[in-house]
Amino acid sequence: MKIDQPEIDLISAFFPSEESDQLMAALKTDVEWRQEPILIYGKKVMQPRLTAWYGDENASYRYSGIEMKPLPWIPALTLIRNRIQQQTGFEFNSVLLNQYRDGKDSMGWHRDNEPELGNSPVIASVSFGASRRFLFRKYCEHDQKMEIMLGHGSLLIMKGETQTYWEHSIPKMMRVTDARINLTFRWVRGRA
Ligand SMILES: O=C(O)CCC(=O)C(=O)O
Repeated sequence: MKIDQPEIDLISAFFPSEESDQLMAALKTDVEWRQEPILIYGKKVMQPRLTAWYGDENASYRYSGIEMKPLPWIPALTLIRNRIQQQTGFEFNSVLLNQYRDGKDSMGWHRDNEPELGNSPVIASVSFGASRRFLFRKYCEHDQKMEIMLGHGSLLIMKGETQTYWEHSIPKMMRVTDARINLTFRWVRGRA
């Protein structure tokens, strides 16, 4: 069955503002940020953002041609994961972090549909820092679009068939000068 809306829940102030400031500062300094190369039409280019992958030891993940080996959990990530798990009832064994240094950094259209995520994955996306536009478009009908803003301390849950029928992206926003950190918590299972 096809759906006409992505299945999402958005809680704009999941983390209070002051706690969000502290978590943003801790993540900026404590996370091992890297700028990774990515393959686009067979060509290696640097990703327009910084990334990191944390999780349980067995939660390895292939992302856009890159094998991501998780780093062990650090206190700020454990705190955020526990809070989301307690409040939503969903469980997560890993998290992909993206740091957009300013509005020139971005993420292109994609679905989070890697085999390790299984069918109908639940993805919990937490954002800190600059508010950025988050776009959805239908995979098979690109003119069907939807847009939300993801602000400081927000939690977006994507579930159901969202990753089957919808792509998402973070477009550039040239007027944004501040950094934004996004965390997508996932449940990754080993490949057969
Ligand atoms: O930064 C965001 O909100 C999007 C991150 C994203 O699309 C992903 O991790 O797959």
